[in-house]
Amino acid sequence: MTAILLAMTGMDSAAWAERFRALDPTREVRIWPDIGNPADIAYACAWKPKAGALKGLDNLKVLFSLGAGVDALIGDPDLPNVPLVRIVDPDMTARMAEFVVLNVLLHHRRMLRAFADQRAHRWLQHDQPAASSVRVGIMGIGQLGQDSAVKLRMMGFQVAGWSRSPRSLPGIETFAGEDGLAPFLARTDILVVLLPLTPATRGILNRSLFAGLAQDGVLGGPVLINAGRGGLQNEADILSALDDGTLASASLDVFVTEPLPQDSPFWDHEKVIVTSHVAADSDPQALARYIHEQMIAFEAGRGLTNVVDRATGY
Ligand code: NDP
Ligand code: OXD
Repeated sequence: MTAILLAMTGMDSAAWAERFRALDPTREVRIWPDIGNPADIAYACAWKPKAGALKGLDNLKVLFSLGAGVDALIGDPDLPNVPLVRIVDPDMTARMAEFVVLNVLLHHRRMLRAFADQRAHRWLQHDQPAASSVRVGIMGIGQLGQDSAVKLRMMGFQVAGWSRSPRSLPGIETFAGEDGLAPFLARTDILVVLLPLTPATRGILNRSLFAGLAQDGVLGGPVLINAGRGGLQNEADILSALDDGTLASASLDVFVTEPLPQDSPFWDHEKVIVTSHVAADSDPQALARYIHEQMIAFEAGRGLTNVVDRATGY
């Protein structure tokens, strides 16, 4: 018996079970907490599982994250000591690039001002700088960041990326590690954040980082776009940086507390675009197929791909 356990919150477990059953009707799918005999569970698929849901699975072979980010799983004290595989999927990558390009363009083309003007019936023509005069910097040039970088470059922006280890990408200026951070920020007008949340990146988006962004850009002040994780950002620092002009505007898809509390000042902030952690909302069918194919490859001895490095946390 090689049953699959689904342990998720905030997602429709029954729909996920149907997807896996359709892909392989011979494999039993169980939904936590109805796990039956734990010894049957060979695979678990998890997204923000309830505390203890992954405990006591003595025959577990592989744990699949139902998202690209694994911070919620890595932080689980009961995380089983088996390979942890994360989602890497072309559909997800393309959707994230859409979100990034959309939001870079919204700020670049001054659409927050245009929306406010429309509501106030004001016919104003704000300065529209060329894309080639705007410097976009992407923190995190992995699966998602690289695709977004290439697409922004195609639109004419000056694009740079920052990563932990040195990377080389045609047409993209690259910076790495602590030493590379200051020069990367100093040439950045629009900061796009696609970092994983790890001990090294928690709280990295703070006042001192914002103060290092270019203040001489054609947009009149730096812009922050965070589609990585809420835990990367100090939200009080974002608000004060928006108030005193250290940041001109922001797009936030992720927050320290999700759903964003009703009384959060971000909801009504005139310089902020809020979205509900949907930047790369992907086709669940494609993600189920990806996990199913990984199981087949694993059982055929071909190994797993996109296994998380427990030491770095991503
Ligand atoms: P990858 O692991 O492919 O890329 C991560 C990038 O971040 C790499 O370039 C890596 O550097 C860099 N990085 C990691 N730690 C550091 C550090 N300490 N200093 C500098 N750079 C660092 O991840 P993905 O691109 O697939 O996903 C990125 C994140 O996006 C996910 O972890 C998740 O949190 C978020 N996400 C958000 C979604 C949403 O809907 N809002 C949807 C999907 C993902 P290096 O290249 O050297 O390894
Ligand atoms: C995520 C995802 O990691 O949606 O946020 O995959």
